[in-house]
Amino acid sequence: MESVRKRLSEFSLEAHDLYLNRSVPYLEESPDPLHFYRDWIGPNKPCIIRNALSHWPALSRWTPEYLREKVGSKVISVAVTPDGYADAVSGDRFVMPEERQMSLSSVLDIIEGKVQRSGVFYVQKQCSNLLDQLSQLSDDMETHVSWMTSALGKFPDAVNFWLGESKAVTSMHKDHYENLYCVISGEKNFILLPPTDRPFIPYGVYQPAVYRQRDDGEFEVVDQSDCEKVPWIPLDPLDPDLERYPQYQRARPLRCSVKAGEMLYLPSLWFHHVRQTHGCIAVNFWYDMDYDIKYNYFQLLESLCDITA
Ligand SMILES: O=C(O)CCC(=O)C(=O)O
Repeated sequence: MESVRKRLSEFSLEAHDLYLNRSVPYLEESPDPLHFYRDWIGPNKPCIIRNALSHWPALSRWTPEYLREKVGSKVISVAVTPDGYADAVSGDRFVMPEERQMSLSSVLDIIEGKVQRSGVFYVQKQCSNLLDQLSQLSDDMETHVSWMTSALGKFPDAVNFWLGESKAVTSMHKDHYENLYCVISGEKNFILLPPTDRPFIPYGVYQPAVYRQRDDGEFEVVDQSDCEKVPWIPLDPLDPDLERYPQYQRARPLRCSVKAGEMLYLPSLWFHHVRQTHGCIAVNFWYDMDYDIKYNYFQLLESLCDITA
């Protein structure tokens, strides 16, 4: 077992030396589908694409005033937490946000400071909320990215709308989707780790719980006793506890900021931690490729890491 563990760590370092970039490269225009598949999707490497959204009216239109007028009355699901950490480890629990149904106008009132509420609010529901709940906004953008759709041979499985406060943080995790993450206004800050860094990333298994705001405004944590325990990453890459997780010293995170008008290609199974400027608006496209050979290869790597952990 020890020799497998050692080989997995060496493999991770070799991946950095042999093919991964030390920073996230930029493409200056929308790529050709075949080239994008060959250079980025196949090798599973992130990049930031500029000038791919320039033709979207959303870039100039999506001000709070416009959103209020166009979709202000639409009721959407909002994640509310005391500290901005939704879906994150807190003590010995994996704590999920309170999911509140609110009109988009009332979320904007809070984000703009017109109304004071305790807690941190984040529109972050990844259920294709843009197409399902805010469909009028699709007039201002494209509902898929044509070169990605051609490259993968399928339409996106979800198109999500994100709007949040600067305190809202997405804790480190990975998804099995090919992700095109488009920033419409503001800026998102990503910390990225390749799937090959898995041997250096700690996992624990936690009792799931949800936040609930009481009438006095305080939040309590309510156990979801009937739910199975959840494997999650307890480490905060902004302030890693290296005494507890010394192996993380060997990980090589990439940091990048994605600005308005830019699109991050976040390959499947890359670990990511995300922060944002206040009121940042983003749209992302998820393409589920879990039947793909690349996906299965990284899943196998992950299983080996789990077995040897
Ligand atoms: O923008 C965020 O806060 C998180 C984005 C994310 O986790 C994703 O697109 O998979």
